Amino acid sequence: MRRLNKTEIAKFLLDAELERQDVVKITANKVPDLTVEEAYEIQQELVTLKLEQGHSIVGPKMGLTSRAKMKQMNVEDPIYGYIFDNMVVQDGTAISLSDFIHPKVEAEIAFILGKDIEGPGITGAQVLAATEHVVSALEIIDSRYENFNFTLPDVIADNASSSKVVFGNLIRKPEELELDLVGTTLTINGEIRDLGAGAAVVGHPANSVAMLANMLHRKGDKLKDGQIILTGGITGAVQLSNGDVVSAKLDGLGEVSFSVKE
Ligand code: 0L1
Ligand code: MG
Repeated sequence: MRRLNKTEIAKFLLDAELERQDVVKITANKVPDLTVEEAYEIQQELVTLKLEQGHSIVGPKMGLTSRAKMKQMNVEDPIYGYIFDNMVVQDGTAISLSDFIHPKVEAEIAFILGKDIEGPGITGAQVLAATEHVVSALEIIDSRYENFNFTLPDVIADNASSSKVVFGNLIRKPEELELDLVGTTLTINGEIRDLGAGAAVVGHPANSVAMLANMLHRKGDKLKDGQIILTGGITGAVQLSNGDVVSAKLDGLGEVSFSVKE
């Protein structure tokens, strides 16, 4: 990769995450012409560094899956990143603002796979057949970049802003629900801050997982039995503040919640 040292940039982003210190986007000066392909190579370096630190992958996540976010970023395709074991927060517990730079929360549906899924050409129907369970989730994103100001390659290199995730306790079989019709509310301090339906995620959350399998195939990878996959925000991402009590209710998938302390 040209003058670009992928490991150095991955370390730069990982340090920003560990030190909870926002940084200027890497395309501002370090690598102005960074491509999407190179950005995924930096993300892979970052994943390797996290694995070397002893963390394990819970599963990949999809980001930028809503029409609104794709339009905002002027892109046609979603992106992916990875959720690690140390990012999982127990349902109903408190997170500490000091662990983040400028966290936001969004409500999602997560898929728990019962089989490997290997692209290319995977469809939503194949994903549903390979899915053991679905659960509600609250994803907390925390871009390492100042003011969430980034281009598409920046955010890919930054592991798609992954930070923490809270999974709900109600585990359902995918065939028990019409996942595109799952109504969802995101409530903070008793006020509904956003709402949506499963169809907000590229038409159906299973389509998101299918796209992910097909994207991973391009780097010779696949989705694995047992992985838990965040399919993308049904609601928009809402900024978190000290004292917030956050909950999402998803039809048929119950409630998932956490609170925010200093
Ligand atoms: O999970 C997401 O959709 C986040 C993707 C990255 C974009 C952002 O940080 O808003
Ligand atoms: Mg998300």
